[in-house]
Amino acid sequence: MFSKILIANRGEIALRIIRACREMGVQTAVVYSTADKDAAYLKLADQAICIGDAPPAESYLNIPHIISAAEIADVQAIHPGYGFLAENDQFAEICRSCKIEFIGPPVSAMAAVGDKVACKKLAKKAKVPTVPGSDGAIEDEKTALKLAAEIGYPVIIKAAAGGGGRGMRVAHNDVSLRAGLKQAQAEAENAFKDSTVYIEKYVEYGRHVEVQILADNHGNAVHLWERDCSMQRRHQKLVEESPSPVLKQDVREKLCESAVRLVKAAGYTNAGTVEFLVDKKQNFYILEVNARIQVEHPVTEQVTGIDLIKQQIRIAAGEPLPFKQKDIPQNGCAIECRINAEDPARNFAPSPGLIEEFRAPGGPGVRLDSHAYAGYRIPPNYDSMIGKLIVHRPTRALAIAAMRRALSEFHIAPVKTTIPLHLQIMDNQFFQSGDVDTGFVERALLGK
Ligand code: MV4
Repeated sequence: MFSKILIANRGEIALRIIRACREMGVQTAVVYSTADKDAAYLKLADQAICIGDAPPAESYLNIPHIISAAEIADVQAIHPGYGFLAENDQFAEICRSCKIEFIGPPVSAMAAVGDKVACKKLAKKAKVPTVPGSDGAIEDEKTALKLAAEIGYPVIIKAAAGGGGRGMRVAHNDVSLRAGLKQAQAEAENAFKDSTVYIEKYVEYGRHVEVQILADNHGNAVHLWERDCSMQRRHQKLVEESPSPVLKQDVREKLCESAVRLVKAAGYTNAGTVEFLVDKKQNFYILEVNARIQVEHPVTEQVTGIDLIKQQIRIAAGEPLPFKQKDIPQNGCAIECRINAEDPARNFAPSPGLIEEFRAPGGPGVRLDSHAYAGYRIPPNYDSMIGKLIVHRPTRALAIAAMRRALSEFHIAPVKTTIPLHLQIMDNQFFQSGDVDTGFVERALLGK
């Protein structure tokens, strides 16, 4: 096992990784920008190293600064958390060429799943269902129009280098397809320096269901069941839960097994997530693979009893998975609400600044993953998520009741948060019955 690792991230996920390391007897060095210099979690690490100014490009995205910090701290491995450099295969390659283990998948697997066209090809080979569409990149208008005529409108244009909803366009007819193709290609070139796009049938009223996987360097790969993340706004997830409230058990098993087939085919190891779209008839189609630990990993930890961060570190250190597929339960129901410092009344404008009052919820079945506290100043430079409230109860109805109770205990002032929106979601009859899709929040709750 490693004796010391570097955490190349900030906020709640840096704190979460420190906690796992403490329990494992692994020392930690954490990096921070000048904007984070007073954050209390820095004191929980064995060492904290300033790597630059507030803009991410000068600190959390600055590879030379991070590698220098790793050399100074004399660590054997780097945990990238999520966001920032977590899915940057060049960064993973640089770490390893510096003889520092990158706690994540092999570079080849990151590259294979990072290119959505390559990933879809791999999925087909592994007999994982894909949405009907172009088998590869779409170069010209003529091919696009011919394909749309075959599969029928609506269609969706996606960037091969995209992901998480960036660079997508829906087209309902030839006119909007012509315009959308040009826009999507220009946007992709601009955002990713790669104008490659592909086209799929647009699946309406889909749910977002994703499968957590773990794979070691000894040929073992398992799934840890699914998370349902259909409650989201503008591709930002608001609520995640496990199990999915709607999946039939036979569909659940097929979906989870197909995720394992894909990661095996990709030679993928460590932790990852395979995202699926599930339609009204419970047909499922792979969307993409997220080659990192995700924000919503705690709901999986609660239902399986498995610490995903510890498993990531063990796998990176070369240890085999300590359990088999049949030993991984999906117990009860876990729900997570992302608490953002945003003002729902002002179109979710960020609400940074000093937290003067902070009363955290607690009690049976409640977990709070947060680096915030009374006296913490939220910097304006980063993501507005200040914590995640997670409940775990024997049934979904009990979990919703516990979440409602915990949210009503949670008091943060004077910064505005998404807590009132979450209370509204917990009270919503469609959420309660599980009858939602990825468009629900904007359509039914925010009246868009
Ligand atoms: C789709 C789709 C409908 N049909 N693909 C959005 C994020 C990216 N992972 C892919 N996404 C979608 N792909 C087809 N063929 C609808 C979405 C989508 C979506 C997916 C998951 C979660 C939220 C979403 C919100 C809008 C659209």
